[in-house]
Amino acid sequence: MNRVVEAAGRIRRLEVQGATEIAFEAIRAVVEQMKLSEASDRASALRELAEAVSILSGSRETEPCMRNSLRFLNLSVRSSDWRSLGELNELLGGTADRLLRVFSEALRKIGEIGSMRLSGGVRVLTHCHSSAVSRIFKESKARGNDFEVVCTETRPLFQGRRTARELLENGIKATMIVDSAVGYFMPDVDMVLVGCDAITSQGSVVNKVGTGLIALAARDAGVPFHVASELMKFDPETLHGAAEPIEERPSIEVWAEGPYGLVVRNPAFDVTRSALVDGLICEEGIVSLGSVVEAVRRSYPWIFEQSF
Ligand code: RUB
Repeated sequence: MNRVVEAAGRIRRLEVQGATEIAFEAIRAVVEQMKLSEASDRASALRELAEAVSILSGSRETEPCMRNSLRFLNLSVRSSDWRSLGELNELLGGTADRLLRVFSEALRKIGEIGSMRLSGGVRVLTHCHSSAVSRIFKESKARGNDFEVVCTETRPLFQGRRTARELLENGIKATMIVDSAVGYFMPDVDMVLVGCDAITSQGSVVNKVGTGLIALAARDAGVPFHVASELMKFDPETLHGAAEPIEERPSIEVWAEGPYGLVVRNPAFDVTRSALVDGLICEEGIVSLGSVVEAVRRSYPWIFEQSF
């Protein structure tokens, strides 16, 4: 399981960051791992696949996009009549390509739809680094829209710096603020746009810690709050009663040499209630989080199939 263990390590250490990129890494790892398989029959190949899926799924807790992608690969392998490792690998490779095309088409649409909202000199506040949000910024720039971005640092790991660099590289005006300055700047921005890691059956979104407070500040200042995300971030487990797990990361990320005895907590994500979100910019258009379950059912009905 070398290839998969290596990928899971990269995901855990945040060398691969953001829900979409994490899903891509996991998909590629499964395909490459199974190419190395020496399984002698169907049952042992399926066992290897299940082990790969389980190692990757455990690498970060709050990542339904990765889990859905792995489930799609697994469902397709289990429901097909492949007869040799060669056929299995052909099937896996084809399924992975199909999945990556689905993501790429979803991101293209998100960029196109979201860019319609970014024009006329708007100032947008964003948090963390999201490939969906970044796609909207790049598409808006390509269309010649006039807008600027305020980005938070995103403590403790400063993913906002990646966003800021990317914006400058693309010739987009960017301002960096510390996370706690969000309330101070909120009255000066026209909209908030963030990505997300998980969408629950109740329409809440889970994103980088701090997002929930930003949504409250936006509501207080009357600033629209939008989330950009592929519908593949929907977590079907939440329909069956599970709460979206929130990953808690090592305290060392917050204070590496803090005083002995100090308790440091470091949740990576938090929950924003659907009532605070004005719209979800997804591959189906801009939809309300209240109707997200139907939107997912239309686009990806297999997500609702029982777990393997
Ligand atoms: C990243 C984060 C991003 C979402 C969406 O957290 O919270 O906003 O994952 O990103 P981390 P994308 O840095 O801990 O992975 O739109 O790329 O899926």
